[in-house]
Amino acid sequence: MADKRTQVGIVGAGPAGLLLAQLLMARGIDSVILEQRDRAYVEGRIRAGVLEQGTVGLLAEAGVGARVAAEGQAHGGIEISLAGKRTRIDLEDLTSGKAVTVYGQTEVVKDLIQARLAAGGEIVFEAGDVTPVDLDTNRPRLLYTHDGETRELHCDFIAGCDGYHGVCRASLPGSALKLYERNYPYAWLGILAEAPPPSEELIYASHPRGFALFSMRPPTRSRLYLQCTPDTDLADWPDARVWDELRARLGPDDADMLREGPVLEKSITPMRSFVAEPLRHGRLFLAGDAAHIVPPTGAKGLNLAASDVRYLSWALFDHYENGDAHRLDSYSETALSRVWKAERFSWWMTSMLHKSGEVDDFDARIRIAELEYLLSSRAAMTVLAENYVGLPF
Ligand code: RFL
Ligand code: PHB
Repeated sequence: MADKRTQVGIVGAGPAGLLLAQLLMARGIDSVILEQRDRAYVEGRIRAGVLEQGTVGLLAEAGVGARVAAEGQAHGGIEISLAGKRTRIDLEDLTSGKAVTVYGQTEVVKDLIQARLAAGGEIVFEAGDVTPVDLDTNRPRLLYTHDGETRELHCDFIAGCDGYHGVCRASLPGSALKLYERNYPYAWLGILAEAPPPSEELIYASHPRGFALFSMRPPTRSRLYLQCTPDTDLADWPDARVWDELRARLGPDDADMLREGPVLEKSITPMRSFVAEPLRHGRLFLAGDAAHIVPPTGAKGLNLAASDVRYLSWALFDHYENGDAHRLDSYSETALSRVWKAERFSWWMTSMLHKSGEVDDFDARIRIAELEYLLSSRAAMTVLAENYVGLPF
């Protein structure tokens, strides 16, 4: 059996694991990442597109800020379309100059992998059967297989950055965690298309036919989503039907803004809110989707993974540089305080913008009243803007 030793064993080469590894490396802390998939798969997974300013700052701190600064698109506003009528929410004006950056998660992941490998950091792709053990001791280990061999990674700490379906949270005893969950009665059908987006800014559209989102992957692509039922079969949605439905949900005044192009990818995303508490068990720390999920409406998932990792890296710096365990001990509480605020925002945006969450007609009217109020009140828009650009770390 080939044994190895590192300070922080990281499970998962998604944004959380890769960013943690870079932040640690910048301060001389050694880590090894174990990732079950291969590099091409990890780099090709199309997901988030909107980065908070704090996330962009953290990428720069981790030494991977150059490309997002050059190629990311700063957005100082978003639009909300209610039954075909658009209203702009001026994020910059309402938050004293803050903005978000549109830059695909695929690009964030590529930048992080490239930087890590260039600096001689280790990522074990295609690591099989990863199993965290001895979490209650000072010498936790990660058992795994690679190239047909069983291996062992000895660590001071383990960071569970292995996403919602990962092994780290699942390996904890049921009694160690309290789970909070909400499943929504709808999903998103998403397409990536080789076509310019309908507008320079994102459009969140609430329409009697259902929600739609018009986003982009600069410089040339559209990323578009339609509310659908969770059991939707993609075979029932040929491209022409997707385009027609997108146009219908933009409404007659704006339908012409939609430009069609070849569809490069089509997928269904379920909508779920989920939190597992606490984020620590012995020497295992959970971060990102491994610990919590938000529905994508608020664009918070990747940003929360980044803020968890920021808190965890600070805690590990204190431990290794000053022998101070306070921030390791308070990591769960500190990170969860921010997580729950993003959970609330994502739940609110989702419930307000989607059709069919309503129990009865009264709920349906209340939902529309809430949207109309939002779009007519600077105070209400400020609440949205402050959360959308990202609460402070
Ligand atoms: P990830 O990205 O899921 O990475 C986890 C990694 O762990 C690996 N893994 C394992 N490795 C070893 N052994 C095992 N047993 C393992 N099990 C899993 C996986 O292969 C993977 O490489 O989690 P991480 O790093 O916490 O990052 C979270 C984000 O990916 C996620 O929150 C966002 O994509 C959510 N999200 C959005 N977030 C935003 O901030 N802004 C957005 O605009 C946004 N839009 C979205 C989204 C997610 C979407 N989908 C598909 C869920 C839009 C969509 C459609
Ligand atoms: C995306 O571009 O994929 C995207 C943008 C905003 C969201 C969710 C997804 O709220």
